[in-house]
Amino acid sequence: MAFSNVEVAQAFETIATLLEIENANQFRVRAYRNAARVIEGLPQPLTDLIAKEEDLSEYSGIGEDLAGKIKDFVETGHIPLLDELSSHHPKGIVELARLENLGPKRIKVLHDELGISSLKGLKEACEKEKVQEVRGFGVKTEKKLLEEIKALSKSGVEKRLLWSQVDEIARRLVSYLTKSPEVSKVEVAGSYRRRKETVGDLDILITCHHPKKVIDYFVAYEDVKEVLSRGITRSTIVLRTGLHVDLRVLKEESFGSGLYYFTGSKAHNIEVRKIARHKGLKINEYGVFRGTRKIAGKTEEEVFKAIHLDYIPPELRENRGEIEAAAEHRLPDLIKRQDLCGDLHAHTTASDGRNSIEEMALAAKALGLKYLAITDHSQHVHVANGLDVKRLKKHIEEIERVNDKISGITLLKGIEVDILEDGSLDLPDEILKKLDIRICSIHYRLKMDKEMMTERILRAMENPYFNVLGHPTGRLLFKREPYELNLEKIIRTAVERGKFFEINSQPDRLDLSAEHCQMAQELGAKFFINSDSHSTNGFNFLNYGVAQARRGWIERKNVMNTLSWKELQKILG
Ligand code: DGT
Ligand code: CA
Ligand code: CA
Ligand code: ZN
Repeated sequence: MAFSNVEVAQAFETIATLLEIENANQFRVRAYRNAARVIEGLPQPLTDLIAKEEDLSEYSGIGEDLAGKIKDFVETGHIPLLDELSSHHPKGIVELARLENLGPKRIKVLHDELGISSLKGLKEACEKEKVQEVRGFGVKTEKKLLEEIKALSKSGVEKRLLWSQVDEIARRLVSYLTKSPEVSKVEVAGSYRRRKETVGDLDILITCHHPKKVIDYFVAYEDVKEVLSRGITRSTIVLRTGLHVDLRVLKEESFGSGLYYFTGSKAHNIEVRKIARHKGLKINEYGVFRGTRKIAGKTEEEVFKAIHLDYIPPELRENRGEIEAAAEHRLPDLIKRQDLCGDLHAHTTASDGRNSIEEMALAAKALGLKYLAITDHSQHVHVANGLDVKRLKKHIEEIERVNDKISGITLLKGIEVDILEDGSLDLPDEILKKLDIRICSIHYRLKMDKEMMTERILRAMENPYFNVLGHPTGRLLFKREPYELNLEKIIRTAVERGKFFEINSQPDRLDLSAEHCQMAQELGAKFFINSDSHSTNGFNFLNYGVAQARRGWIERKNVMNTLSWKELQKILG
């Protein structure tokens, strides 16, 4: 049995919450919470890292002790500490910690005073106006809590996961299904196939010889927590992570139309059905029909042909203009991973990265990149050990030294320089001009009002050394909304002044969003798809950035790191 990164992160988060409720030492609590963050951000399954005998304690925030616990959990699903903590507390208590207005101390108070141990229980207590009577709560807090609970259940109590987190789970399940001799085809459809940055549930489609046997095999999967339904050709399970999986058995002759239907999105399907109807055709998961005669269904390609559309890549199927474009043969020439020649955003041990310049260079080279910009943080980011002028000077020399030493990849001298509150850059021009590339990013004072934030970035773009706006809207999926910004104005200005936008590949950033990418490209913007790597494993994230760009209709010709460094140099001036 092996456990996925999400599960390990969840376990550590649970330990932190329960320790906090028990009033444990703050440092200890923080250590577990940090570890959960680090695990969430890992670019590879822990099972792989452990198999490669990587030293987990080298990740910042994970010491020897935690590394051992991680390994235990991945292999057995247990950590004695977690088992012990869980035995003292009712199960629902951890879900209460999802409320922003409720810290562990107050969870404990509510539990002790009112016996509340679940979201449901808290909701009822709020509705009965019992919470306001507890010391330290009051009417206002009660109202806030109730609103928050309602908002949570509206967005579905079932949590969505990041695409990157689901990927590990999906691959493992697909490989399990493929092992059954009864199963012929397996595809994961739905939002996963469309590469949406977050996934609600998995929709798996198969063809097979013996549906009943296969459904039995499916529900016997080792990660199953609960079987919600098992029919003759359909079954839904809940995995230990809480992720739901729908399995559908399709007939060979309608696999293409089924795949098309269940890939969605729903909005895309509805629009396509309309178009088909205008042509006197009917389309559903069983096929394309003229009257009662089935004219297509075996493959997706055949389905598209039958309804007179060019093949639409799954990433585009969101009803954002792709259907008209397919009808008029003007779908975009989407960027592909193998089109990327370089990466312009990577950190090393000089700031908050885990690996040396040389290690990063060799890892990038191994993935076929021809150039790599080393862009550590600037001085303002103290927590990430940002570089001041003096340290940056030495760093530049070090980059040059390594560049001379290695072959097969060109190292560029760069920085991820902070955009300060007033729109100035965090380092003087004299040193910025010594660099090949500057990624300019915001890392603090994120809550400025819209006008001021827009002005801050526009000012920064006045600096001639400003090249690329890093993670342009600052969003963190599930954690932080984008800054308030007049993005359109920023895009127009950037286009005028020859500044570029980053599409940041970190799986919890994927910033710009698909919609923003599409808008920016229409306004004439140019992009860099960057990994923002903090370790040698981080370059794998480029796949996510490319998928995100594809969802945003981004064409190869508008992605600047498809160019050679020589060509790029001319453009950067
Ligand atoms: P998710 O799971 O929330 O991340 O998003 P999806 O897109 O995977 O949605 P899901 O799992 O509810 O359904 C999978 C696909 O099935 C969806 O993308 C399109 C298709 N589908 C589901 N319900 C409907 C429907 O009511 N009408 C149509 N036309 N298609 C539907
Ligand atoms: Ca789904
Ligand atoms: Ca589904
Ligand atoms: Zn950054």
